[in-house]
Amino acid sequence: MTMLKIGLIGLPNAGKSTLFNALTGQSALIANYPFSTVATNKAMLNIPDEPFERLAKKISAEDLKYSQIELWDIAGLIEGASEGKGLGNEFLGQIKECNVLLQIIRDDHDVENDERILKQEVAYFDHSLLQKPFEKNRHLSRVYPNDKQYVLNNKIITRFYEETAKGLIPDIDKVEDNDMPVIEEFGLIGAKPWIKIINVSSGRLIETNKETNTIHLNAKELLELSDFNDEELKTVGIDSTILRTKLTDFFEIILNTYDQKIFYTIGHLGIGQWLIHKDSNALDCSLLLHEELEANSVRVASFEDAFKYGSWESLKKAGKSKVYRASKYIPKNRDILEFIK
Ligand SMILES: Nc1nc2c(ncn2[C@@H]2O[C@H](COP(=O)(O)OP(=O)(O)OP(=O)(O)O)[C@@H](O)[C@H]2O)c(=O)[nH]1
Ligand SMILES: [Mg+2]
Repeated sequence: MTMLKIGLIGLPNAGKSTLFNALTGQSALIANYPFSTVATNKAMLNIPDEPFERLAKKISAEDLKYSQIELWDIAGLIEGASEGKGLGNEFLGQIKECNVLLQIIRDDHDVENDERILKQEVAYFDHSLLQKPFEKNRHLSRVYPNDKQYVLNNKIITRFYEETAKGLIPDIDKVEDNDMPVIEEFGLIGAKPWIKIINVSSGRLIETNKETNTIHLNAKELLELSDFNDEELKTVGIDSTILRTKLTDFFEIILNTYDQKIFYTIGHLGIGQWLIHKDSNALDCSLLLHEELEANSVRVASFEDAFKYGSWESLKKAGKSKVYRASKYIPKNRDILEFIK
């Protein structure tokens, strides 16, 4: 499986590098002048997962094997970036490679204007990506006016082409499922899962709204606290478990928008956290552990029961685990799985 890539995007000075450092423990350059980031910073990161850590403690697992994702801190965009202004176009190309975008906006900046500029530049960039497909499909639909597929493709591509020309991002939710493959083919930035982060100057450290896919956080403060241990956090009035839970909620939103789920395995050596597409069955899950595993069946326990009973033996005794045919069972988020060959 290829690694999930998450891109931090926003205008200069939005706090992208600050948040990047806070989440990854790296030391990318942070500066109060625009374009302090000139080349994309990339780092791998364990997926924050408070329940995973709680379960590990409960069963005294010493070795926690996390799944990792990649975080990209991309240079700031300004008005005209799509025409190459600032550090523009090259970085729009980097954004194109990401699977999920985290848009950062400072609450003490002009939020509406910042958002307008960002969306407009993304739209213009997408417009340039659509140029060739638009011309090709227009040509084909004229040469073969009776070919339904060409005519249909031309219709949808034309709509996207015209809207992006105006600096607007077409609403992807309004695209019919049948038409999605046509659009997905071009890797448009505006069609990527997109999560809004408001970087606040004071107040809440981190708060997640699952309904609106919006996160409020204080990047500067998160960075200051990022190398505090649990005891040190306590002295400044922060409960480390609550903080970990909030970070978990934050990443849960990211994983959800990209249709991912987590499952856990418990082995002799420790416990594992795995990331997979939400529709995957337990057979697919087993292949993630090892491509030769190809489980026949799977033993399943819910997170709550695993946490309560602590081991497969106790779960079995209490009748709290069930065996399914691996190819027929679609694991739920945070299920504990034991594969049987
Ligand atoms: N007042 C205030 N300053 C912040 C906040 N977040 C970051 N900063 C400061 O803003 C400046 C820019 O932060 P960076 O993280 O370098 O911003 P960036 O988005 O990476 O900027 P570019 O790389 O230039 O695009 C630094 O001086 C930060 O300390 C915030 O929420 N409030
Ligand atoms: Mg930066």
